[in-house]
Amino acid sequence: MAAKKFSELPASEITPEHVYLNRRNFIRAGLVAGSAVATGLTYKFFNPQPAQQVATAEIAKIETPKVVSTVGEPNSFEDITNYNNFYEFSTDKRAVAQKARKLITRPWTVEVGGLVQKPRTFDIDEILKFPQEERIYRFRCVEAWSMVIPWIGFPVKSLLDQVEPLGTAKYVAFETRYDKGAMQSSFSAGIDFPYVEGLRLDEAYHPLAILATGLYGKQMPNQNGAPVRLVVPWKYGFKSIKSIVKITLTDSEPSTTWNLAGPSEYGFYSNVNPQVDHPRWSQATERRIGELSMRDTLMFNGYADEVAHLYDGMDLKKYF
Ligand SMILES: Nc1nc2c(c(=O)[nH]1)N[C@H]1C(S)=C(S)[C@@H](COP(=O)(O)O)O[C@H]1N2
Ligand SMILES: [Mo]
Repeated sequence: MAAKKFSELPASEITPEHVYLNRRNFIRAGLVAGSAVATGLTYKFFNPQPAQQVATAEIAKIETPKVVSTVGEPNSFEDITNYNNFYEFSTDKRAVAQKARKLITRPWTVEVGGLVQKPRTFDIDEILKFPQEERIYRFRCVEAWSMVIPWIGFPVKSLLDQVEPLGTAKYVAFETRYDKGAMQSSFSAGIDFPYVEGLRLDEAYHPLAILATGLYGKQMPNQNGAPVRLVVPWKYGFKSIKSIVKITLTDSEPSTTWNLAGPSEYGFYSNVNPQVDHPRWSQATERRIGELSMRDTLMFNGYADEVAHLYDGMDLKKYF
């Protein structure tokens, strides 16, 4: 089940341009995700540059034009911001939006260190100055629901390049803020806080892996992981850790929250894979939020052409 290239997509599968996208600009740029031109509304939120300038600069900068977009129309802003997993606030998806209002996202810093030449603490305003792109991705939760989300963000690699990882760095560990005043206890959530996640360095360097600072042209809503969260579209949603305060380059595989909670159910890799079922349910199909019938789940969530090579020679049943 190969992911379709943008240029191969029939127009009927693409969000009508008057609704959201400007398809011609996508094609002209040779891009599939990440055309800043597509949404003028997007970039006014990311001052100082006006939209057109960001767009031009961004198109020139894309190093890997082989980026995939997503088939289908994005889920509504309503769905994306009211059906959330963010256990620090609630295990009830529909209660997160309200409770996450308590999250204070300014001032905010992200400390980047570990096996790097130039450890550095980034202020959120510096993070918002990385050239922002729009990335419309499928998003597949391990619980077998999915959405299509128009993120705003930039490649994880852009940030890592600035701290110059050492040759000994093999993994990247991420940590969410744990604010005991605003958030519930680990005990009531059933998982330990702070929430931690990790990627292999080559996964983090993949052009599809982004640090997202917004969605639908707006800065990130608290419930979706403000002010900055990871988005790794070929992996189950729990890898896409929210509200990041710390990034550490390591030489060994970092601990991850869901793997600690259920090692036989949630692996470190957690690539979307319709052939490897969760011990308690099938992963062959999924329910796209807003749809009634189930859809087939795609290998690597539809991004196989882009990412399968990262796992060459690995038994994906073992490294699940
Ligand atoms: N810190 C933190 N990050 C998290 C989670 C969480 O509970 N805490 N839930 C994960 C899970 S299971 C999913 S499906 C996605 C949900 O992201 P969304 O609410 O933006 O759709 O966030 C992931 N990142
Ligand atoms: Mo999830």
